[in-house]
Amino acid sequence: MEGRLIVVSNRMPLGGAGSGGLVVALHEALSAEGGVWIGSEEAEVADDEFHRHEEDVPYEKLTFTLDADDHAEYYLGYANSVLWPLCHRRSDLIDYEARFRAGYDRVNRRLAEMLTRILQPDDRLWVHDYHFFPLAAHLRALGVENRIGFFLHIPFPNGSDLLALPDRESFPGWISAYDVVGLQTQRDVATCLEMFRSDVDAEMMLDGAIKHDDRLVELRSFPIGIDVEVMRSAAGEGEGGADTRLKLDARERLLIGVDRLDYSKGLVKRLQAFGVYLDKRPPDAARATLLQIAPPTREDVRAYAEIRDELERLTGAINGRHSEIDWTPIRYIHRQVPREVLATLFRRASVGLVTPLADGMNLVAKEYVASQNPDDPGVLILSRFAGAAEQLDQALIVNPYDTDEMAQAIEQALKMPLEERKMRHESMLAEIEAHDIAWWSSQFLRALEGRDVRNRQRDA
Ligand code: ADQ
Repeated sequence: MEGRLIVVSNRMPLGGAGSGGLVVALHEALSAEGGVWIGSEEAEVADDEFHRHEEDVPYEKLTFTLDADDHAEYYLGYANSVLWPLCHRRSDLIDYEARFRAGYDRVNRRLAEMLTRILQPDDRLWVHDYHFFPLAAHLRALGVENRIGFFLHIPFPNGSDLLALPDRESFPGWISAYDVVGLQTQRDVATCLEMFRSDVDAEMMLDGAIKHDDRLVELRSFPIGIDVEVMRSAAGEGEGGADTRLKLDARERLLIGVDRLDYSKGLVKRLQAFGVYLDKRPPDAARATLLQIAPPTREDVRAYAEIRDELERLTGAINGRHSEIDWTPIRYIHRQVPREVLATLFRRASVGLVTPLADGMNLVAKEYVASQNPDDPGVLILSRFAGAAEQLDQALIVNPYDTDEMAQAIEQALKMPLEERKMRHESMLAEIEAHDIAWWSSQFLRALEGRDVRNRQRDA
């Protein structure tokens, strides 16, 4: 019989099925296949036992514990102060301490040892994201032969940035310890291939796989999607949507940005571009109001506190320059917003601004498209550095470093005729419907299956 599916992700929803596209997709895959979901949990004292959470779901939920040192070193330290900036092309923001590396190694090693105690021969492991790059390498060292897949949600690091990684020599071996490595885009696959091409220990196989350290690893892009129907109904299709409390006067047009408050999301350049647009705006143009929703994350990491200060200063400066007694051009909200409210706001916004400087995919771009009224859709302005730009080529694609170009795109979006808006929206919606979140998880699991078949053929 087919073994269990075991999913490992740093974060796992506790207390129910959870919400949000990724969480729901993993919940569905696990419900269909039967299996185990493993995630972290903070504890006063970390131990090396899995803790079972009894919940009404058709699979097991297990946690491994992180103590305060683990949290500071593995999570805030190596994962979010070294790997996150490195993968987002901001090596200048790397904040490295030797104890971070030790903590990352300690947590991954401990988790690998714990996994060996529960793994059965036919189980398949699906590991998520940069918190666990070396997990498979530790498992292989412990003799684990199970199929192990990895999906990286953020960009694959450039070769030149990898030079800044304390573990740069081990890194290719971390990757090749997996059977299938899923990346968001073709560009990420090309970047990863480039790393192996310049590695004397790697060999390109005829079927596209990489042979490294005597292992075969398959690299493929699996662009993550969303649950289109959930977003569409949350936007209140035909029913007016949730009560957002947002009042716009007849002369106002809404632009929306929704991002975790992160330096990779390009918020400073976005606000500056909006300022440039306001500076050049003809006097008779509609009032363009930017609603920027940016809940803080990882506030214990220094770079995050800095970006928060900068955005507050910039918002104040732009509003000071352009506000009128009855109008404030930037509304800046600093907290989580319920999904139905978010979807309804997306639907009301004439323009969705998604302008990261680097982003694995960016689900907000897809959520904005899914929430639109097809008969009167808004326009998506999308950075060419978002993974989503590979699929959503009917957005207005911009360079997020070029504030003039973004200001022009805002003007173009606000003036775009209905027919053109409909044509662009229809094409983008078809793309995100064809490659939704269910497609993503089923494609990944099929690839993991296929790799196994090929590995067995090779061994035979
Ligand atoms: P993130 O960097 O978190 O994800 P993104 O893909 O945009 O970025 O996902 C954010 C999610 O949080 C979206 O579903 C959005 O609606 C929600 N969200 C953001 N602000 C919110 C708010 N104020 N209130 C409520 N919800 C809010 C990482 C990678 C991405 C990749 C995803 C999935 O960085 O590139 O697309 O994983 O693989």
